[in-house]
Amino acid sequence: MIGISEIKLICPPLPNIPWQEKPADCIAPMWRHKENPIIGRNPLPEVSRIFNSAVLPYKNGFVGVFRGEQRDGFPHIYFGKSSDALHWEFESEKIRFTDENGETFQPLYAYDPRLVKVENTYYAIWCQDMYGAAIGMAKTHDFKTFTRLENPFLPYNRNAVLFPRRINGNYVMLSRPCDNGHTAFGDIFISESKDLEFWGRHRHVMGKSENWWENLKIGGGAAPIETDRGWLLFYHGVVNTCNGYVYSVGAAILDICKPSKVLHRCANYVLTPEEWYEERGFVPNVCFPCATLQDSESGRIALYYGCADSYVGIAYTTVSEIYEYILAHDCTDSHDRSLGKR
Ligand code: BMA
Repeated sequence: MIGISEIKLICPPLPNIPWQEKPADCIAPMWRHKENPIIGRNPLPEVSRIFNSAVLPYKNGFVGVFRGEQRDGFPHIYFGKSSDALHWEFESEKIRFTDENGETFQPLYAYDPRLVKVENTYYAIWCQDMYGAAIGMAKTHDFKTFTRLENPFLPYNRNAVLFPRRINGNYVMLSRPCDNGHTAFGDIFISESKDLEFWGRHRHVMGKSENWWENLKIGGGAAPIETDRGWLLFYHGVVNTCNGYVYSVGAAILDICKPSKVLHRCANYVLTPEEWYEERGFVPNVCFPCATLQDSESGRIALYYGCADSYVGIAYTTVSEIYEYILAHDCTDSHDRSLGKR
């Protein structure tokens, strides 16, 4: 397709991004790391499973915030570091959060963390209890001290994802209002803030679609990736089957200045449970995207996703390949293309 090969990632170079070439027989827009899952069962004495986790480059290596399911069943967030983003070393104790006065301020539980760098600060965003499922947030500069910020949204809400830069001067966050259980509905909304404390200008971004893989609900996944054609968003879409929910990965492009407008949205999933570690586990049939690494020089993207609520996997693509696939299967409708204000 004309011009697609020129699409650019707007991000720093990352020459040490994990990478494997696309297998010759692969017809899909994304392909799995051959040694998946990269994190197996019982990764720590007190943790039985790590999944739905987020990573970022840091200094010469990588850091991450990981959803660790303790042996009492409660999820908490664990810090990890790695030199290659494939082999991870975890702190044995969950992250201990403090408030802005340095006092302990620990959530009862915390799950599905995302990790985003905006300017010179790193933000972890997760789901936690605030009289029900709600969004928690903390900032850090050194990954030693994590300072809790005000809870951005009222309950019930999950899948909050911060954009990696301000847009029109404001911080911008996606989220997915929900109920307090295994929510059977859900659209992606967007909100803005001048100071990360007071949030407003709420807009609808996109909802479930008529395509069966995402006809129950959707939710934000990895932090949006800036390109010269818009924000590339990997999100999750869910279908209800007679054997329960199936989570796949979807992809869309949002307007760069007005990201409540969807420019293109892919009718097909770009990754769906097919491998044993995605189909079999604590919750079968789950591919749950939470982070990406990307390299501006090569256009390479490595997507980190939770597998069956039990493992972490990586899938690869390039910005041109995924953009071309989205355009070739574009199903954006007038609701998606609107500003999302009623
Ligand atoms: C969602 C979230 C995710 C989980 C998924 C599948 O509601 O709770 O953490 O991966 O369900 O169980």
